Amino acid sequence: MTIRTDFSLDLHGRRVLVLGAGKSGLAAARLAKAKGAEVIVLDSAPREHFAKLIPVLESDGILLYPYFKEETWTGDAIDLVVVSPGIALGSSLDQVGRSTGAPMRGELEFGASYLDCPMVAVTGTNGKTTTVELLTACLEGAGKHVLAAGNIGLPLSQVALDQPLLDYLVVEVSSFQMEHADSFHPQVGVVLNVTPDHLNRHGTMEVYRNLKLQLLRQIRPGGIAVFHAPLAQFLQLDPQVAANRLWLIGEEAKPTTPGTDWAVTSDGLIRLDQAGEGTRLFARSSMQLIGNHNLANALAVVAVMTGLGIPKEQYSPVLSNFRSGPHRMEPVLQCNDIAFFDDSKATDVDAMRQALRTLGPSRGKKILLIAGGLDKGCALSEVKSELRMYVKGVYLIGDCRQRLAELWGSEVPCQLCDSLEEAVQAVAKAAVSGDTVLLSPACASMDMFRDYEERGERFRAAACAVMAAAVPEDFPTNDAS
Ligand code: UMA
Repeated sequence: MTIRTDFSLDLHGRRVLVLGAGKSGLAAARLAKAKGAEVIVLDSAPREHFAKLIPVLESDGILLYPYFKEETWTGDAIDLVVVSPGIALGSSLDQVGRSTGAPMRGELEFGASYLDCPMVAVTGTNGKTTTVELLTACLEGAGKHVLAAGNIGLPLSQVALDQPLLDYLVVEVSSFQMEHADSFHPQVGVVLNVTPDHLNRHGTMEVYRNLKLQLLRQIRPGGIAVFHAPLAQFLQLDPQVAANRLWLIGEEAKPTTPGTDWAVTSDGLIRLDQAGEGTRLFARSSMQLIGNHNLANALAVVAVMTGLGIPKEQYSPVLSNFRSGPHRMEPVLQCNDIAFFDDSKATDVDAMRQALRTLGPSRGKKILLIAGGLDKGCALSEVKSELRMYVKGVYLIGDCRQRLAELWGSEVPCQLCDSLEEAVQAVAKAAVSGDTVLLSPACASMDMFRDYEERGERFRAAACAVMAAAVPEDFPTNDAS
C-alpha cells in the first residue's frame, strides 16, 4: 500500500481554495500559506461576521470572501481545495469546490499530511471526547509527549503549523471529517460504537456507519484496529484490514481469531485469552468513571495502551482517578435531597439511553428528565423502554418538543416548555425528596443555544437560582457526587 497524498506538500506557486472560515478552515489557510501557496477562503456567513478578521488575513496575504454565493464564483484556476468539516456534500460551497476540478482534501487529512508523529484516531457516535481525553491523560501519565486534536477542538493544520515534538497525536475524528479523509492513515484506529446520529447530514445509517468504519480500513500496515464487537459484521475484512491487529471491545466480546478480546463485565475491565479465560485488569470499584458506556471507553484506552506496549503500571493511577468532563452526566447540584445532573453533551438518543441506564437502576422511577432541541434525524422513539422504567416526567424544550411529546406521551407524562429556564422551574416544582433531575436532551442545541456547553451552563445556573429561591437557608450544598 502506498501512503501518499496526490498533491505536492510543497505548495509554492499553487493556488489553494479553502472552504469555510471557522477554526479548521483558518488553520488550513494559514498552513497552506506557510507552505508557499496563494490562498483564497470562501465562507457563506455575512461580511459583518468577519469584519475584524478580514484585514488580519489580508495582512497575512490570505483573501477571504465572505457572504459567498455560488453564482459569483468566476472559476479561477485552483490546484487544491481544502474542505472544512462543516461543509456538507452537495452544499453550495461543496459544489463550488467540485467545479474547480482540483483534488478536494478535508482539513483533517490536509493537516495530517504535514505531520510525522504516530497518530491514534478515535471515532464513534458517543464517548469520543472522553476516550480521547482519557487516552491523552494515560499517555501523559506514562511520560509521553502527547496532544489531543481534531474534532475535540484543535485542527490538525494548527498542530502542523506549530510542529510540537510529539510521541503521539491523539485525534478525535467525526463522521463529517471522514467525508474527505482518504489519505488519512493513522497507526491506531478506534471505533467505539455506531448508533444513529447526524442522519440529517448523511442521509442513511449505512452511509454514516461506513464513514466511521472507513477509519479502520485506512490504518497503516501493522497498526492496530480497536472496535466495538458488534461492528465486526459490517466490516468486510479485506487483506489490508486483516493485516492489522484486530482487537474487539465491548460487553458482547467473545474470543475470536485473530486477536484478543476485551470486555466490560460486572467485575470490571477484562481481557480474554483465546480459550475464553478472563484476566481482570481494573476492578469497577477502582475507577471513578460510572456507567458501562464509560467503562467501554476506558477499555478501549486499555486496549490501545497495551497495543502500544505501555505497561499498565505506568498509567493505572490516571485511569483510576479519571472523571468524565463537564456536561457528561455531571453532578451539578444536590439540594433538598434532589440531585441535578447535567448531561447536555447527550445530543443523540443513544447518549440519553446510556444516561438513563446508568442513573436509573439505582434511583428507581424517580428521574425528571429535561430533553429536546434540534432533531438530528435520530430514531427518537428508541428510548421508550428506558423512559417507561426510570422516568417520572419529561419536560420538553426546543424545535422538536411537540414531536417528542407525541412520540413519548404514551410512555410517560410530557410537559411542553418554552425555554430551558421554564423547564427547570417546572421540574423544581414537581420534584420531591429523593428525585433526580437530569438534563439529557437527545438533540442538538443550536436551535436555542450557541452549543451544548452553553446549554449545560444555563441549566446549572437555572437549577442553582431556582433551588436557592426554594431553600435559601440550606443553599448551596453543591455535593451531588
Ligand atoms: N460554512 C459555510 N457554508 C456551509 C457550512 C459552514 O460557509 O455550508 C462556514 C460557516 O459560516 C463558518 C465555518 O464554515 O464560518 C465553520 O466551519 P465548520 O463548521 O467546519 O467549523 P469549524 O469552526 O471549522 O470547526 C470544525 C468542527 N465543526 C464541525 O464539524 C461542524 C469542530 O467540531 C472541530 O472542533 C473543529 O473543526 C476543529 O477540528 C465541532 C462539532 O460540532 C465541535 N463537531 C460535530 C460533533 O462533534 O457532533 C461533528
